[in-house]
Amino acid sequence: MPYFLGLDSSTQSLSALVIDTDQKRVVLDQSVNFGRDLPAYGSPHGVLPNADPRVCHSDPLMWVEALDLLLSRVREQGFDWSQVAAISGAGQQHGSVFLNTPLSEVAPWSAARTLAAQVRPLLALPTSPMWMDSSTAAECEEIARAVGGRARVLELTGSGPIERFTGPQIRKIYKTQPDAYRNTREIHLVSSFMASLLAGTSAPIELGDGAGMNLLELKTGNWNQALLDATAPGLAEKLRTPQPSRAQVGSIAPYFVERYGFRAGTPIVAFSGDNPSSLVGMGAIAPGMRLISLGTSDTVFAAMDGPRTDPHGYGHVFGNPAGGFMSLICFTNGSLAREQVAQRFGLDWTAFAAAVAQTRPGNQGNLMLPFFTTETTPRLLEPGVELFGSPEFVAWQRPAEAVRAVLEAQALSMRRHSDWIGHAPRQLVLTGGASRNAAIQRVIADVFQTPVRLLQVANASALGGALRAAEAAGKLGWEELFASFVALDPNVQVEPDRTTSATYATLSRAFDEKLDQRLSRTS
Ligand code: ADP
Ligand code: XUL
Repeated sequence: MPYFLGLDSSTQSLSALVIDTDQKRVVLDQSVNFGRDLPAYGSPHGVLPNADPRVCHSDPLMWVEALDLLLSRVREQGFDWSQVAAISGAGQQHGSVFLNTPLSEVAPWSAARTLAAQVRPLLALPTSPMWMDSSTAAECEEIARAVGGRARVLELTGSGPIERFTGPQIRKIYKTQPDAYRNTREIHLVSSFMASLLAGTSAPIELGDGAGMNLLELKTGNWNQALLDATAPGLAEKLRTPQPSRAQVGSIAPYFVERYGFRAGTPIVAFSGDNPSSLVGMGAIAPGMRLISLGTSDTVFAAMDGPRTDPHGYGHVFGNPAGGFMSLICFTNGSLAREQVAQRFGLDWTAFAAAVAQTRPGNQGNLMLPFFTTETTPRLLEPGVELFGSPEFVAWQRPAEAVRAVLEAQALSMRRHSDWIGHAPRQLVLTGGASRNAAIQRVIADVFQTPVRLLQVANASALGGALRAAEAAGKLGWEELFASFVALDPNVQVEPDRTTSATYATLSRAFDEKLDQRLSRTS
């Protein structure tokens, strides 16, 4: 059987992508959008509203219901799930699900009831802290203090103590909802939760995604006892031993065989984080390629030959699902910030791109610090947008200049904060919802003075899941899989405009100065 399924449970949607390794083509690429398709969860962008902007949780039942909805929709369209030979996938990183019963101890899912109805009574906590949450500064400090400082956490785990990471989030639940923590017997990442649902048993956390918890020791690939102790009591028993990416974590639960027609015994390969999975989906498992994902957040990432860490302490080291490590730098104000500017002036994406064309590189010195929400890179726990330049621009009366300013600031920040990865990139490969926007491609190419390319398949994370399933099943090696499924889009080859180099060098200095002033005010 030549079909392999990759699932991606991301911030705003759940996607399914199926590859046919004989015909070398993608035969299915479909999504359920949480806001549009599951409005009852009151999460238009996949996140529950909260009076405190630093608190971001999601309803895990929304992810569960999305799985039923997506599988049934695709089946109703006539797709035969029994052709799928193996399944893997990915989840948004860092988010956690707290269960009062290990899934290995629950009765098999009943095909007579929905999955959400069966998972609801298992939740020790009704909501899941997710990656946009930045409310755990105190917990980060406490963990750092307990193990010997922020630098020690960075050295052990590849990341400093980070608010959105799972360890500090678990500590906050332990402190603020002690009963819920006490009732918790199993904690999952979104990735291991989705794999567990499919397998109908407890799937372990995978090493690539596990590195985003501030709990996993990179050197040993296992939980670090000092960090476990610093986070919450009895935590080791609530986490299973992390497993390598190629591990088969179970086979499909009878529920999915009966309801959707999957083949009994279909193997489930460990799910990873969406970023490690995208590394695979972009064919970038070896060092040398620099990737930029423009999703809800923006991320810059690359495979690494060793676990080098960010001297600024903003970036992260995760596991590379194909072996070794990857770097990742997350910019929370990605599409979030672009959308804010577009909405302010009532622009759709076409008008947004046209606005950039009405202005010149360097924006005549007009500059923005685009922190519409709290930021990960650089670490800013208070949001705040600042404008510098002409009085009209500063008064938000120049839509076109505001649009250019947000894009230039984002690209300048990415450049400044990704230097430490090393390997000066020969080209930048973009993915994610905003990557098709020609104005964004142009600004990135010019600010980095590096050619920009796009992949043909937009959903790199789900594709990465399908490729990982095929590789783990021993069907084909990475080289053959990449040759068949990972092609650069021949229609998008954006060469940098060399005449803008000096302009951006000047703007970059101005940006650094304003940003440094801001950082010194807040630190
Ligand atoms: P995620 O995987 O984080 O859910 P996606 O990669 O699907 O996110 O990207 C979704 C985002 O892409 C939307 O929030 C939207 O702001 C942005 N987007 C979609 N189309 C465009 C476009 N043409 N130009 C700029 N941004 C876009
Ligand atoms: C990475 C991060 C986000 C999420 C959501 O550290 O927080 O990229 O994985 O996509």
